[in-house]
Amino acid sequence: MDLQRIEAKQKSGQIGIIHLGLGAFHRAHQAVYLERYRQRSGDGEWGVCSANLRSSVGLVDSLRDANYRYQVAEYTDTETLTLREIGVIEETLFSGQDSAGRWGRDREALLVRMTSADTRVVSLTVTEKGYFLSPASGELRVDDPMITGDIASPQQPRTAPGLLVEALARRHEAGIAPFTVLSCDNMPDNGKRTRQAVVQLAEQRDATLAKWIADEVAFPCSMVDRIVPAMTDADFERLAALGVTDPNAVVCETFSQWVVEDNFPMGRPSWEAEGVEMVADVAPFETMKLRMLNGSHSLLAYLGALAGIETVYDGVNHGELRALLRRYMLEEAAPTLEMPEGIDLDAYADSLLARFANDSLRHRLQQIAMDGSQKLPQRWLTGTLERASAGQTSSCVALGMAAWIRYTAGEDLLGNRYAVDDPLAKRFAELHQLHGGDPSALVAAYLAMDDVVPSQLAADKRFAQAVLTAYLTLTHDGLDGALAALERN
Ligand code: NAI
Ligand code: CS2
Repeated sequence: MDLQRIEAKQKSGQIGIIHLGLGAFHRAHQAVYLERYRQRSGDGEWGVCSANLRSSVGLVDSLRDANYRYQVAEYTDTETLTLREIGVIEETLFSGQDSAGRWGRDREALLVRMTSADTRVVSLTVTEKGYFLSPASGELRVDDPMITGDIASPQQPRTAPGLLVEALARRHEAGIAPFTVLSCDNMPDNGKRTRQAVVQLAEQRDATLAKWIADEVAFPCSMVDRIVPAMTDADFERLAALGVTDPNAVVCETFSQWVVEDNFPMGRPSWEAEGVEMVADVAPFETMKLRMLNGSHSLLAYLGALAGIETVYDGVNHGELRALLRRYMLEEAAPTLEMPEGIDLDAYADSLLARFANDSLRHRLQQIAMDGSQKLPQRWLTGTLERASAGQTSSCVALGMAAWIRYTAGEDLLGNRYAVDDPLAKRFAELHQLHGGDPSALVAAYLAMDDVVPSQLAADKRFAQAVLTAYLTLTHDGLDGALAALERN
């Protein structure tokens, strides 16, 4: 085992960044860039206060108990590992609902931090659903109970947009310049969409505040990329065998990329020195990654999960599935991209397949399959609509949609049941209950969900027919039958 250990730099204390969404990705991506920056520069102004608004208080408290230090295990392969200790997190807070049903244990402390003039950036990894936007339209879902709750009680916000609006309101009131809001979630135009959510929520409260936010607050976009699977018992056991017994550790690949729109009026760390690409326009990079990497991930997730395949590694080693991913990337995703000179999409596709084949990551397909209603518009559907508008069919995506529809029944093709983790899971269960015996009606009902599927695409008869045909083949002939049928057309 080629093992390199990197210690954290001494803590410095000043918090300049608040992060909402203390998840695995934040700890393995943004925090690693900041730790490397601190190691190199000695600059102590960019310590992080990380908060959880949902999920458990466990990680928040266990990181505090570990003096906010944890290990990132960066695997090149099963034999090559860098163990990097991270110390840039200076504080963790919990603003979610605890096991007794109480909300916002540390909400006020978090808002005080967000209002402090020392705080110059607020970043987020709250998952695509954490913005409460309609996946298809990007509009704030003002009918969502969490949002209606924040509208009714704006000073006790429970959502990420609600916290941002309340903190900005306090800064506006106190004459403190706003922080920059940096989304690090897998959403198209993630900065613009975050701005949409925040301004639309502020409009429900105070038009003057909403205008101030719209005019004065920077919401740069960013493309983020590092495969960081949720930790499994096997991951903790592997680390323990190396003498690392850290309950807050994360495991990830060596690859990491961050492309950020350079729009930080209040200043930012000099991330460039750590390889972060500061650009004027993130969109081409974001679309490339969302459609080629994430679109392939979702294809693999639904087709693989239905066939009882457990991880990305297992899936990409299924010959026909691998061929399908490459075909999707090069024939259906790449042609929709407008890339700067010099980007070789064939090479990018091969690099993605190599990353997926990393045998040291146990990236579960069920994790990728979650929240499909929030992911598929940007991963498959927007590009497929562009192709349909140009008269082109998208057989791989049609098969993917068929697989997703079947997946949301909560039972794979082998009869194994599982929980469908999606904000629309209840709706899916109702549709399968209503139309389960009538594939044509079921597919039509899914395509008619205009908060997920662009209505223009749903109206495309060739696409609708392709999804139905794929659904029938998949459910009658299984994965291999569906892949063989795709091969023939
Ligand atoms: P995770 O499950 O470890 O963390 C999810 C975080 O989102 C938790 O802090 C949770 O409290 C928060 N959250 C969930 N629903 C929320 C809601 N409705 N409101 C507020 N907070 C909410 O997942 P992980 O791996 O950290 O991924 C988080 C996001 O990071 C992804 O959804 C994606 O957008 C982005 N990302 C993840 C990558 C990965 O490989 N894990 C890579 C690239 C981007
Ligand atoms: C994955 C992403 O869970 C998922 O939906 O497709 O988290 C993926 O691992 C990252 O975007 C890779 O950068």
